Amino acid sequence: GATATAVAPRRFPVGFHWGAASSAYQIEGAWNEDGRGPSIWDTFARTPGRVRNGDTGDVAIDHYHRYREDVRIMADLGLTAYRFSTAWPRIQPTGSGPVNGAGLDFYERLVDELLSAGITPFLTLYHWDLPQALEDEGGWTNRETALRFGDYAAHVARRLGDRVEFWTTLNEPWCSAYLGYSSGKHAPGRVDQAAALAAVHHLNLAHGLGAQAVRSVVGDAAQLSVTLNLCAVRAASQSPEDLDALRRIDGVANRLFLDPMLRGSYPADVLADTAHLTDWSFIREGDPATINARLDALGINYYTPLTVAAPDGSGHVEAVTDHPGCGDLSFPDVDLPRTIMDWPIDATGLHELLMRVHRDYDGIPMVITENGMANDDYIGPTGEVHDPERIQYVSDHLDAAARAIADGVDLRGYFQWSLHDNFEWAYGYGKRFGIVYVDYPTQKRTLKASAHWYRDQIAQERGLA
Ligand code: GBH
Repeated sequence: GATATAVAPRRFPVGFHWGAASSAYQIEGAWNEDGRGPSIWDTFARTPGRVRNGDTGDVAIDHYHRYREDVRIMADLGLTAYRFSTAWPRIQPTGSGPVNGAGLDFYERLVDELLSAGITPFLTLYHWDLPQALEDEGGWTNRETALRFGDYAAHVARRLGDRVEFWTTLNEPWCSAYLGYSSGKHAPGRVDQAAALAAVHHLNLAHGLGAQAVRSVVGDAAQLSVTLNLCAVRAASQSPEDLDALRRIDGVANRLFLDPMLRGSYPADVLADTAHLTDWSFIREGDPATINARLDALGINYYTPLTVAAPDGSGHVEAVTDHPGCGDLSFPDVDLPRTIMDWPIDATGLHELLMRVHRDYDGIPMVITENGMANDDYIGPTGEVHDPERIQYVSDHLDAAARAIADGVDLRGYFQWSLHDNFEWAYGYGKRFGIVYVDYPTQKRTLKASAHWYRDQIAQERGLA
């Protein structure tokens, strides 16, 4: 009989999506081609001191010109799905007004290339590259930006709705609002907690309007979602003070997005916690219902857990903080290995997060739309890239995902972040997240060991090996 099998094999449902993810500004380059307008990331990257080494996405990995080769790589790996974003400023150079047909042509070519390779496109409408002209009018602090996003979504849906089934409105509105407007680490680089909370609401509203637009153009054939980087937050202890710190971070990081999107209401405790920053009067009657658009799945990006504790006196209420109203909280160091991003590694956080969302939000179907790690990768003397740390990381997180499925979570897919090394935002090209190595001077692509491993995993899971 079977005895002492070390680990139960991972099990994923039939039809599970095996993918990799990217985003427009991080890979495309071609910053001034075919009528593309400037985005807040062009402006930010050109501002001295904002991005390490002065790196920009001007060329990136030149995917705009090399997308055919890149789709071939995906097909070689046996990916069944590919997650990418459309660049709003390619499609509407100033964020409103007539469509730039050449911009949409590129995504049509990409989608057709994917479909003919048998790869399912997962299209994200917004991965942080806001048209600069909209930022000049206040960006996400301005309600008008949400309305413009609804129009933009309709344009993309009209062109691609006959061949794209999986639609995601926003990628990580947490980052857009908090890194963009509270701590200023990302474009547009503003440091204003009240502005960040207004941005949260207008991003939520944009999500609702975008979802509505796609639904009305594509109909029930559209599978609609939003991708959130939910915070797998833990309290440093079970003391009432630490548990209250947990409640506050969870509120600002998670429930401020999840509750209006999935329940149609804002969490009262968070509105009260942040009343000293804003009166929330920008929430108009009917907005929560708009935000609560019917979704088919929730996208989750997971990298690392976060441990929080009560204020220890070292923080200040007014401190520059990612999480508005939370500058006084403390984040004790935890005894976990870390990636070169300095992010603690702990796959159990993924299992906790999936279980929590499943429990609190009615068993909503989920997709892991990003997971992966940065590593100090280099090409060895024999032309190979050894990244055993990444293989371990992905394997552990797939185990955690499989455990969540066994525990009842309706998980539909897993996307590696990222397919290629690319422009890692404020870190520039210094941090490599890809399973495919990119030699930037030559743009040569080389599969890392993790890419070979991922190909084998997918084949095995799909019963092809
Ligand atoms: C994603 O953002 C983005 O969608 C993607 O474009 C990006 O390239 C990728 O991840 C890698 O960064 O300091 O320990 O508290 C992820 C952004 C990462 C923000 C984790 C919050 C908390 C780390 N999040 N981070 S910690």
